[in-house]
Amino acid sequence: RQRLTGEELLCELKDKVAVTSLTPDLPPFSELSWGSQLPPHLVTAHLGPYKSCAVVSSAGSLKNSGLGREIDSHDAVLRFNAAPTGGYEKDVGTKTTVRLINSQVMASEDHHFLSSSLYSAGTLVAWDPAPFSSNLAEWYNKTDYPIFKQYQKYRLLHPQQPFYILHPKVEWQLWERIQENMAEPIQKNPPSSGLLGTVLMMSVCEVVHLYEFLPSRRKTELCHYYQRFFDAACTLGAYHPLMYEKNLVKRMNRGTDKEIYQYGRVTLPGLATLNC
Ligand code: NCC
Repeated sequence: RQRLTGEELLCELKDKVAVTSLTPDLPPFSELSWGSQLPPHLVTAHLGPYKSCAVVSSAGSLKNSGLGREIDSHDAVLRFNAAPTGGYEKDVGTKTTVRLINSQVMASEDHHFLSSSLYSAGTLVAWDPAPFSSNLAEWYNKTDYPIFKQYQKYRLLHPQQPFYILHPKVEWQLWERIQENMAEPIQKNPPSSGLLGTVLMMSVCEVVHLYEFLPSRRKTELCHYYQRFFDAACTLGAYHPLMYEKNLVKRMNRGTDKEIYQYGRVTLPGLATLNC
């Protein structure tokens, strides 16, 4: 199979990946008493449409980047997991429109998901690494972490905050795009929150700027900008097929290599703007 160009890859994304979320009409949620806690519409109907969006990876290379003002100038900003803004405003900005969290963050004791104010800004979107080719009912009974138990608790405590759960088929549709476009077999684990969040924003924004997903000249083994913990696997991947994700994003980038090097910035078009 011929290697696709960036523009062809973008069209494949648009064609084959649909960002959807769980709604109360879907079995098994339609038969569960708490199912009505799920929002009735899709996350992509709730968000935007926005002109410009920033996706802020949690990479250590954001430290001392001074990108805060640029990030805040976007109409919407997506952040990940427990990544804070307080104390790091100069480098990562202050605005949080969407926070994408994995089910591990929701469940683990040290993140205080139910009580920490870190999660109270903007719209929450959660996901859980679902088994490949399982249906919703199978996954529901065997999630990686107790995403549904925590979701119900959070909804009761914060009923006004918009909170969505990604449909697990998004993970695997995206995984298939990665695998299809790589010469070698990749690990059968879902893509990182980074790629999921990027595609979510490409579905609701005209243009997406992704920061420090492809590392700039500030590239470092510091895992996160907000923690003193060093591990190159954070940038290169271990569980997630992160290297392959980055390879795809590099190919789809409409910005220059210099922008990556200087600012850690990648420019991706909104899927609705593509003429495929
Ligand atoms: O580290 P994490 O990701 O929260 O980072 C969010 C996204 O930013 C990109 N990233 C991060 C660090 C880095 N040096 N380079 C990067 O490119 C990645 O795209 C990443 O997805 C996750 O994907 O959800 C992940 O979550 C953490 C962890 O669960 C949370 O931070 C909560 O503590 C995972 N770490 C562990 O399980 C130990 C990580 O593997 C993936």
